Amino acid sequence: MPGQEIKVGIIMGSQSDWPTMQEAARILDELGVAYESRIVSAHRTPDRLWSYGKQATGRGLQVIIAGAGGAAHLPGMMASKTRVPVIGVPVQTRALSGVDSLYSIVQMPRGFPVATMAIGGAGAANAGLMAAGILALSDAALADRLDAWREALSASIPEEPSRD
Ligand code: RP5
Repeated sequence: MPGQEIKVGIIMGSQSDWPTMQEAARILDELGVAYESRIVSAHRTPDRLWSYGKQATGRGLQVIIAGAGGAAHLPGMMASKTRVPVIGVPVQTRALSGVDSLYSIVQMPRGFPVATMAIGGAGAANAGLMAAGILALSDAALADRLDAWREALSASIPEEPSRD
C-alpha cells in the first residue's frame, strides 16, 4: 500500500465514531486498499466538510465512507457537495441505539443518494467491502483479492453447528 494512490476517504463526525469506523479501515487494510481517515463534522466543522467535499474529485477520491451518529447529517451533506459516491454508516447511539442515525442517513431526498449500510460495526465493515467492490471494477488485482476474501469467509463457515 505505501505509495498507492489514495482513492477512499473514511470520514466521521467525531473521534468517538472511530471504534465503529475502524471496522471499515480494517477491511481496507486486509484488502490492500489505501485510504485516509479524517474527522469531518457536519455541525462542528462545516467549513472542513465543505472543503473536503469540494476537493474530493480533484484529489482523486473515488469513494467516501462517511460515519456519524445521532442527527447524522455528514453523509448527506457530503453527497450534496461531491459526485464521489458516498457510503453512509449509521453509528450506534446510546439514547436511540442508532435508529436516529439510520433514519438521518437513509432518507435522502431524490437527487443526492447515500448508499446506507447497517447500524454499527457490521455496517462499517460492509462499507469497506462495498468501497473495495467499487474500486475492483477497474482494478483486476483488487478484484482477485476481494474474490479470495469472500471465498475464505465462505470456507470459514462450518456446515454443522457446534453442539457445545
Ligand atoms: C456526531 O455526534 C458524531 O458523528 C458522533 O456519532 C456523535 C457524538 O459525538 P461526540 O459527542 O461523541 O463527539 O456528530
